[in-house]
Amino acid sequence: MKDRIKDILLPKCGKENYEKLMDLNNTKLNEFVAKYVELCDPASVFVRTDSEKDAEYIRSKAVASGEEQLLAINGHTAHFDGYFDQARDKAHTKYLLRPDQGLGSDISSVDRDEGLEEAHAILKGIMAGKEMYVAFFCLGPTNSEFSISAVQITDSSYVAHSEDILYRSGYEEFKRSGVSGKFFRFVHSAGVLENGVSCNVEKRRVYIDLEEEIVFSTNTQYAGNTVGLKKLSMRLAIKRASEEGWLTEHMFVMGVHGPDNKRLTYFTGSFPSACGKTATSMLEGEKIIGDDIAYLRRKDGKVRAVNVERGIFGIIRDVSDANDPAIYGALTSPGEVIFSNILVTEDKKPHWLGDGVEEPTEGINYSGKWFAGKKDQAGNEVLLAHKNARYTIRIKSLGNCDENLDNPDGVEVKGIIYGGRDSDTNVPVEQSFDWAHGILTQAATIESETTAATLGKEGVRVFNLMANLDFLSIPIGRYIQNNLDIVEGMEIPPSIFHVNYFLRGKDGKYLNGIKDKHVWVKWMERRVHGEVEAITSPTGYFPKYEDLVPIFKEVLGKDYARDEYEEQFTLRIPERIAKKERIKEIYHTKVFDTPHILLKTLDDQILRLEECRKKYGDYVSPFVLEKDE
Ligand code: SPV
Ligand code: MN
Repeated sequence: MKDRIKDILLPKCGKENYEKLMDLNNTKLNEFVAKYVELCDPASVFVRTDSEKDAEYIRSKAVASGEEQLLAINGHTAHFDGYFDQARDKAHTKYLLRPDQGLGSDISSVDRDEGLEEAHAILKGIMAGKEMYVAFFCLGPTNSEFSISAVQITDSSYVAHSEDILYRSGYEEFKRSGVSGKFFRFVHSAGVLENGVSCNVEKRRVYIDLEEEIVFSTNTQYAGNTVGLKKLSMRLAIKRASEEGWLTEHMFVMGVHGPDNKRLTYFTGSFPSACGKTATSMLEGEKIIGDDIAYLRRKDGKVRAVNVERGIFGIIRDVSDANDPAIYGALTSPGEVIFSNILVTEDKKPHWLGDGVEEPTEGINYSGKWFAGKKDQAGNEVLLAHKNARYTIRIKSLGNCDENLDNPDGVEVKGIIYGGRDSDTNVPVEQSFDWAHGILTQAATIESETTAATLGKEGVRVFNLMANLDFLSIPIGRYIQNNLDIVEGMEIPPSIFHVNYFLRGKDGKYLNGIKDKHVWVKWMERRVHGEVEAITSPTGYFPKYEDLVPIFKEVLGKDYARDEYEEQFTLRIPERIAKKERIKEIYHTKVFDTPHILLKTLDDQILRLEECRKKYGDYVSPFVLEKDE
């Protein structure tokens, strides 16, 4: 066996790369790499250690291969995904399951044997003439009990480069964890490239093998489908967490300063794509640890969290100097940034929708040569950049990176924020009565209007519990139960909040400014420390007007009017009840293992809402609720 592995690997790797692999002394790893070298048949194999030299090699290959192009500012590059490869492909992302395994109707799967055969058939010879990269990463801080080692095989230098920005290097970690360490494995091929982009879209697949902890991804470049460590690893980690008693969540991790900047309180937050999650995590003046994926563990009676990543793959649309100075500054300064699916003008500058500068009339974008008014084959206007265009950057490049980013013990979570995109139902911010109430009535009922971050129609309201439905690899009911259990017996569990940045008034206009989210997190920070009181509504605790006024003044320099508050925080009973009924229907009909307590808690909440409606009508002012207490 050993000789056979050597015979396969040595000619493709060459001596130096072969030795890098052998130094890890890990048979399971070597067999895995050899299997896919033999199947994918690359021209050569590059093995990436944690050295700067290896990182630089991949950066230079990304440009030489045409997957990235240099931009005017030093360290900046642009990458384009194919015209039909601009978001996560939910339809072709499936779990490989045996006939007796079932995750429920909302989680797609394919027969394991058939799926493996299909993936392997697609991968056969797919890397002919290309270089294969074998790279090692650590999900979470190195040397930490939170963390998981992973190896990525890819033929895309863009994917390997993105991973270098987004994840902590893990070659030494592999050595440290030794041969017995369990690790995630990812096999990706962008397939045949035309003008630097994957062209066999019809053979795009993302297949997840939970048993072996391997994910296959083919004929796609979009990072959400390809960067194994991101959403692909999340699916494996949710399963592993469930077996080991911790949580993998679609959450940012941030520190919020208390009054006079005297303390820093950590929050995590889970929102579906394009609902303001990244923007919240990097609010100016606060501290960011991560914007997308967190591992949470119970330690010494506290919930602690780490960021799985060390970089951000953020939506660039509407990032402007005025609205997001922290990230805008980093995106316009020298340093390593990959811009994807933006517009590149002749002077090699990136442009995106809502960047706050004058719009160019021509350039190159994901549709090729672009000019204002361009239409695609279906007759739809091609905007100057894709709505899901992104930037990839290290968190350390941000001025407000928190010092605990790489703390192996993580940070203590005092509050958890859930959000969604809804125009007519939830108030801008409220706090749940307790942990179970928050998990069951808020986290487990998140809905969001669809956006450009996944393929398909935009603007449809979809159920997305904990903003994690797309990534669940265990039955929904079990996942909810895991969330309930993590704080069992804990004296003071984290507080749970819900936000809605997208509420509209009768005239259809947004009721809040884009920066109001900063006020809400400051209010939460005070609530966690018991410094402000709240109004008890049938659905949770609402902020008091007099507590928000000074925060609006201090944070935004704004005089917050009484009638603005009243409109924003009016309890909309018909919409609230309708939402709960919609969600109950889902749990009744689609989820086979709904915890009983979920339906009971929703029913109790509906009863409270109905009683309130009998007293005060359909729409109840927060001032009326306050007097009622
Ligand atoms: C999201 O859509 O939630 C993202 C980007 O964070 S993706 O990598 O596409 O998942
Ligand atoms: Mn995400």
